[in-house]
This record gives sequence, structure tokens and C-alpha cells, in this order.
Amino acid sequence: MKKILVTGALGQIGSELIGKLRGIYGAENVIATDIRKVESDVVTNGPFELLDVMDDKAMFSIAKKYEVDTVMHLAALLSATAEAKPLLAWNLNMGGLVNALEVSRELNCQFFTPSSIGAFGPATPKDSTPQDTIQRPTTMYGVNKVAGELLCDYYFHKFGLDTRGLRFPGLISYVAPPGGGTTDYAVEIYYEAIKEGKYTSYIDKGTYMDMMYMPDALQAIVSLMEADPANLKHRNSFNVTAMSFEPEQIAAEIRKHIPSFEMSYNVDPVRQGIANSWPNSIDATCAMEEWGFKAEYDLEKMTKDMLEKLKQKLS
Ligand code: AKB
Repeated sequence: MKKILVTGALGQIGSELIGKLRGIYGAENVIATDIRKVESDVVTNGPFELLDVMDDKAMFSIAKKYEVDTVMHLAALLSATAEAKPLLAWNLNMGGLVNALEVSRELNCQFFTPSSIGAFGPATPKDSTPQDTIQRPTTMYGVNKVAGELLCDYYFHKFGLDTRGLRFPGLISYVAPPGGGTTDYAVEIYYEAIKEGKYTSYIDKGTYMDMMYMPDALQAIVSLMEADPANLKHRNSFNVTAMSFEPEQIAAEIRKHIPSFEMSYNVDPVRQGIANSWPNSIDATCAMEEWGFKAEYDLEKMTKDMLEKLKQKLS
């Protein structure tokens, strides 16, 4: 990776990935793009271009202008929004992906796009979900993710394109909020704990989902993209996770720092239904064996860091 184009750069992952990539590869070598422009480090600390990923010609011309050799395609609708607007999700998630793959094929770029635990469904084994298993999701987001994984594999086999991906769990960070996801409660809870001392969860107690702190997610992207291709038996996409918990456990961890923190529930049937269709915990052994994936943060370490950083941010 020497010159990298990132789509959806102002989203939850992009807002932090851009800084990490610019730190490693040089600010001028990371071209951030997004459909909107807001005053931020992403926009001011290096090249930034407005880009609607549905516009294939614009994407190609930006990639060509900067002579990129890597495309990281992040722009997508998350699970809950995709369920509310399934046709838009299909058009944007699949249309954006195919445009990014085509640009990469024409310019012979290395390619990354995230998949998700949403690529699994009710028929998937729930605990320690293997890398290779049943993938019959019942959500539009899941359909997009499975189709995306297959499409990326197709571009690898058919055109020799160096496509790589990660099945991310819920990502937790204090920098940019997620939007429209099912796992977002695990970010909101920290904000509300500090601001209000209480949180009403839309996910019911006892619902386990995989999660990961953003620094581990960013490192996983870089490690996978830098991995020797000779060691990759899989490509699209690798299971990665750092922890699995249910709402009562994150609340208990927060109470170690804010003893008066109160948790209540007002379950959202749509997001609860999505969560119920996903695994309780996934197995990341293939990622560990094939390219050395390792997560540094567990629930305890992440909670301490989140609360410290958010207190500074919100004060
Ligand atoms: C979502 O909840 O939609 C995402 C995901 C797990 O892919 N955070």
C-alpha cells in the first residue's frame, strides 16, 4: 500500500482509519473521500475529495488523478438503516461495491472492504461461529454482506484482484459515532453514562454479540493488507473479534467506574430481531493463523479507555 483511496472516510471507521494510514504511509498518500464534507482532521490533514460511490466515473477519475494502488471501500449503510430502506441498501451497498471493485480492476489496485457478523443468520452455529459455515442471513444488510464477500472472491479468482476483507463485529469508539447499526447501543451507553448517568438499552438483556474496540479494528485492517498473500487461505472475509458480551455485562463494567450508573430497557423489535439472528460469538482462529490477528482490548480495558477519552471529549 503506497497510495490509498478511502471511500466513506467520514464514517465511524474512516474517521480514525484515515489518521492511522496517514501516520504510516504519509498524509499525501491517503486520499479521503466522502459524499459530504465536514470540518475535521480527515478533510484538513491530507487530500480530500467529495465522492458519491454510486458515481463510477467520478470514483475512477479520483483514483486515476492520484494514481492510487489501493482502494479501501468503507461507504455503506449499516444493518438497521438497511432494514428500514432495503432497496436503497441494495443499490448503495452493492452498487458502491461493484464500482469500487471495477475501479480497482481497471487500475490494478489492492482492495479492502469490511464484511460483518451480519453475514451470518439464524441457521449459523451461534457459539464460536467458524470461519467457514452456513451463511443464510435474514436481513438486507446480511444479504449485501454475503453477496459482497462472494463478489470480492469472484474478482480475486476471475481477475486476480488482490481483494481482502474482515467480518467486523460491533465497533466501539469515542471519535465518530456509528449510525444505523444494531450494535450501536454499545457505543451510546458510554456517552449516556457520562452525560446522564443512565441508559435505556434497545437491545434486551441476555443478547450476546461480538464487539471490538476501534484501535484493534484499525490494526486488523493494516495487518491484513500488509499480510503476505502466500499465507492467505481465506480472503473475503475473515472472522475477527475481541469480546462478546450482553448489555448487563457492559453496564456492570461501567459501574466499576460510575457506581450510580442505571440501566433500563426499551427493546426495539427490529434491532432485537437482527441481533437475535446473529452469532453470540465468532471464532477468529483463521485470522490469527493466517496473518497474526490479535486484539489488545477486552471489555475491562476498553471501558476504562472509553470513559477516560469520552470524559475529556465531552467536558
Ligand atoms: C451493525 O450493527 O450494523 C454493524 C455491524 C455489526 O456490521 N455494527
